[in-house]
Amino acid sequence: MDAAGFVVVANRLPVDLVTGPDGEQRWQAAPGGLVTALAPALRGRESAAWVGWPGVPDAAPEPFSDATVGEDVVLHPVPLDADEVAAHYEGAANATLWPLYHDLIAAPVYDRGWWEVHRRVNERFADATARVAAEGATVWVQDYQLQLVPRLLRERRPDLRIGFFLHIPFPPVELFLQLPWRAEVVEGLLGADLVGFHTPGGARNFRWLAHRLCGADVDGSEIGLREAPGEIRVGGRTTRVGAFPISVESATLAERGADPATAERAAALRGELGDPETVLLGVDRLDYTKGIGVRLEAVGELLDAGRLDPATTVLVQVATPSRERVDAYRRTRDEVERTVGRINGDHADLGHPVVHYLHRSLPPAELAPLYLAADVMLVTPLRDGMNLVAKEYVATRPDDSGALVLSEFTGAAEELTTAWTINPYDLDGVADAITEAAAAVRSRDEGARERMAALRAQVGEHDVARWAEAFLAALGGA
Ligand code: GDG
Repeated sequence: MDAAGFVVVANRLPVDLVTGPDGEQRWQAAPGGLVTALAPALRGRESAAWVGWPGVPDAAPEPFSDATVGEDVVLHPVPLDADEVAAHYEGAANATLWPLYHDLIAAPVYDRGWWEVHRRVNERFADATARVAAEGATVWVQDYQLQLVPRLLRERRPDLRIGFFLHIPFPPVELFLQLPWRAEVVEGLLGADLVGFHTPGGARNFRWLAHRLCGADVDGSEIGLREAPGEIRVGGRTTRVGAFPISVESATLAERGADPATAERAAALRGELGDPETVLLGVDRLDYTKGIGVRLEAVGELLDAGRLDPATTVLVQVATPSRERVDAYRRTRDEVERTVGRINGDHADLGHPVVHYLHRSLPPAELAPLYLAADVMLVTPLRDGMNLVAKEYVATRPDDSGALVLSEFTGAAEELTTAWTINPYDLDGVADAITEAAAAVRSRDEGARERMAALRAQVGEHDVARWAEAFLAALGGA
């Protein structure tokens, strides 16, 4: 097999190994937006590879290819055994780093045993990448599970051009400093030629920490959205740091939204919901960071106070199952489901729930009609790196109707400035925004249409292909 000139390294492969009801194993497109985000960057490459875990313990298949990202891309599975999945993935990644990087919404667990395994798994990823990358290749490492890889890879292969992108927020320095392995993480990232974050704030936090923990020389200039990256110099090397806000496939989503079949399905959905005057919608992985409880509480209070009419309003909440073996996720699910039950118990009529709650992953084709059917999209995370759902809603809408209620603690809020911005910790503010947005959509308010038009223009112009291009152009110039 030829060595690859361009290598993506991610926790997961673009396809997961799944076992069907007949016991047969097959590859199935992995959930999440990473494939969509990286597919344009992989397309048309002469030799490309993707290094990642196949999503189940103990699977160690030979390199292969799959139509999901194109048959030309060689997929290299990195095996993890069940203990490694528990310690590295469920432990260090999802019970230590994830909550630490999301403002301690859940308490991070600092477990030395987990971290040792985490380090070993990062080394395995670096070894696998070092084997498949051609001389002078460009390597793009993704996300918080693999922050140690850039340095480990540089030690093995100093000839490579290494980029790293963090898909989740990079935390405020005061919080990051809790991490017992803080210097190791910063040094790990500094192994890259370019480190990208969603927002300038993340880039700033990282530069400060590089100075404080590694004695790096950092230039003083501020980093703005999509401005040229700033520089960090340490140990005779330079790492560039910048903000690269990720986005969605805007044109494809707009096409889907403009398809008459989508509109027909959206109308049918509204019919199935009982033709309410107002449809509120939430679509999230069931994660404590997403603020599902916040919007449920706000809607519940509005119904209690008679400010929303249960006869004419419904809330559809899609909550995709996620990380169900991690304790905090089980608790979040219980809380969400208790609140849904309470609201429906208090306000539903027989055959007419107020909250339609789906704890499952919908097929991609079902999302566009839902976005069209929704008058008000509720995106209320307590903290979120970007939030693609907000951008998908905006990109899919075929006209300037509809409204987006958006938490200011998402990366998306920095660009989607004409949304109904809320502080998710301020329940009154959330409730007010929901009622105002719903009323504005109902009355076809001109100001609301202008706000949606501005959002659509923003997302239309800055799509995900541009995000990947901008990152790779900056990496190429590094
Ligand atoms: C991380 C960061 C950052 C959701 N439910 C269904 C479904 N989805 C799709 C959405 C969207 C994706 O999953 C979720 O993306 P988000 O950005 O909202 O959130 P995370 O999964 O937390 O992603 C985040 C992102 O990385 C990219 O950098 O924006 O901040 O946390 O595309 O549409 N898709 C289908 N059925 C569902 O039921 N098919």
